[in-house]
Amino acid sequence: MAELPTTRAVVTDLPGPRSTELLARRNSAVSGGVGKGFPVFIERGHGAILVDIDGNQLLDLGSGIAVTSIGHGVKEVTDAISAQAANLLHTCFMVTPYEGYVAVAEALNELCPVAGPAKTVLLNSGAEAVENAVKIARSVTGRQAIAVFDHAYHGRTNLTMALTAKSMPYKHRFGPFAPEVYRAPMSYPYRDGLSGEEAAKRAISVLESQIGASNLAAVLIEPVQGEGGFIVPAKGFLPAIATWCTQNSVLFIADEIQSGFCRTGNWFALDDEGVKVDLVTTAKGIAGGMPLAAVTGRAEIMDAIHEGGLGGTYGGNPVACAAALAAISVMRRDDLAGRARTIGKAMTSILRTLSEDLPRIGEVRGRGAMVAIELVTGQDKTPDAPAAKAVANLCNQAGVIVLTCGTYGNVIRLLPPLVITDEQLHDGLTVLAGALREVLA
Ligand code: PLZ
Repeated sequence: MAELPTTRAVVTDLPGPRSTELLARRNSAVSGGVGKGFPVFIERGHGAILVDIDGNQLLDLGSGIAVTSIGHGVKEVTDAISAQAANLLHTCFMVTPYEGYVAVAEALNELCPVAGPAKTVLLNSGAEAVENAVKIARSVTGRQAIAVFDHAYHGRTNLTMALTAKSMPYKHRFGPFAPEVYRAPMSYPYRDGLSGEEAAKRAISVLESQIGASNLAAVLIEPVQGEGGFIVPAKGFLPAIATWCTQNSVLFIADEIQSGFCRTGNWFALDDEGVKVDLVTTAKGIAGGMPLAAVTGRAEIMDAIHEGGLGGTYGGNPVACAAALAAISVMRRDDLAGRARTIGKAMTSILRTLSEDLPRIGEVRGRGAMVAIELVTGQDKTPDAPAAKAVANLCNQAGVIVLTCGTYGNVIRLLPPLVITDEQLHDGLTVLAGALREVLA
């Protein structure tokens, strides 16, 4: 077996010659509609390091969009996958059940920030989880309207495109979109300057005047927004919305697909303010890299759906469940939530110091190991997407994988695996700081 890599090492131009060859094959075989990102073809991974087919060792600060939070090549997970694969790959849980599905549901029922006893349905992707949460909310309340927020991202299926805010690339030319979706203003402290209470008042006034509580099945929100720019609502915003929902018998659906599973320094982002809700959607970090998603909600809500109303051929696949159980036990054993807080402090303190010299860093924000840098052109906070792209490119060229995000495309986001070592993190931040200085000076 090849030696396990622990450091960044760039040995060719990026992409290297073999990746360049494969890129040509990719371009002739794969739909042009699939995003291209950074076209280095990856062969294997260990911890926070990815090794490409040219032998470059890349430092991963993206975790495949918040999926491999426990790191790449985690033996507990790969062993669990191999053992399960040797025994059984599939039955379809609705046809004949197996224990793994039940065990994952039990773990989620215990961990998710749901008000009271919880039950779970397992699915394949984040978008599918959100679709199901909306189905459940509509069925249980007998109401149709769903409220979402500015900058929201909930997926690429027809309903979740409607729920998602940003047109290009997610919605452009893909309409018509699902009806009965309404958008409310998000708390975005850097841009609106409002307290949590003020921002909640503004949002609630839109819900009441433009939808009417009695028409509203659910409010759906990412407790820390992901694709929209790692927007952390002001303290008090989520509790105020949750209280209003309870008072008006409107269900609160928290989309924790990106923010969940230790990423923000707790099991879930809602835990920060102790908010408990009706329904929680999860995916991404849940299974260490295997596709799995879930809706976990108050037992009485989850049981109000007629038998056969929820499901799917592959939802809660046995191998994905085995991976999830192993991943969750690694997160518990190694206190990866605590590690996320430490990583977050290191990232924000270095980046905030840097921002004192670089006024085009409008804001460094985030929670735990979900950290963003919003780039602007000057005092008027005009979003600077080209700068974000240039910084990400420079980092990539140096073998550090960073992602961008944001409604305006002007945000650099950092989602390192939570097992990243202090040395690796320091190395990545040094490269990032150099790129920020080069582009923004
Ligand atoms: N809800 C909060 O972050 C997925 C999307 C990348 P799926 N985010 C990454 C892209 O460009 O497609 C996401 C999310 C939140 C829902 C989803 C959807 O999860 O597993 O991609 O369907």
